[in-house]
Amino acid sequence: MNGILRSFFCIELPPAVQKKLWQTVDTLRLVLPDLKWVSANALHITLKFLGEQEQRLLEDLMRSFEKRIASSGQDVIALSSSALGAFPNIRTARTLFAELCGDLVPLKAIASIVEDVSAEHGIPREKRPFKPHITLARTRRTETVIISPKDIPLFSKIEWQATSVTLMKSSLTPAGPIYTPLKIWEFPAKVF
Ligand code: 2AM
Repeated sequence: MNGILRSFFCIELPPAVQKKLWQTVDTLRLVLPDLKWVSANALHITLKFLGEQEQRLLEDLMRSFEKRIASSGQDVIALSSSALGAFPNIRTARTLFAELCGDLVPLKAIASIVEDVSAEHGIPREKRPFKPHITLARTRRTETVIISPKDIPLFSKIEWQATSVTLMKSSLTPAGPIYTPLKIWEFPAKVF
């Protein structure tokens, strides 16, 4: 196995959750058509973006991660979302996201394992603290959008369980990125 792959660690979302999130922002999509909206089936929780890496390094990294996640014995994680948020803030947004609630402690623990294992394989650590979220839309380049409070959607709480962590390949195409799982580690994580 050799070559270069663009990839990221993430928690995938059940299709029903992707659909509900997508529907929650139906009206906002009409108000803000110029944003790059993440398509429903691509919505996910990013744990770490690895960028372009040698496949050989990714194979080593996957083996290291497998050992660490297995020894953590991580079980399924209860998550929910009930609000829209934005970076840097909702009034001058560059990234719109669904906020995450629920068992964020184990989610952060997994993100921390991902950071540690990635650093052990020479991938620079993320400088900002991990803020769990589901990106819904981004502005193009560095522009920001101002969101009027009247356009912020009413969110009915969405609840689900995270049942796995995924190393996802991202292939860039003119129509947007295509995501393909390279490896999925199911919870409860076990030592085989
Ligand atoms: P985000 O959802 O928190 O914005 C796949 O591209 C994922 O990797 C994105 O959803 C994005 O997380 C994250 N990511 C972080 N840095 C990135 C970059 N420089 N280019 C593309 N994606 C990046």
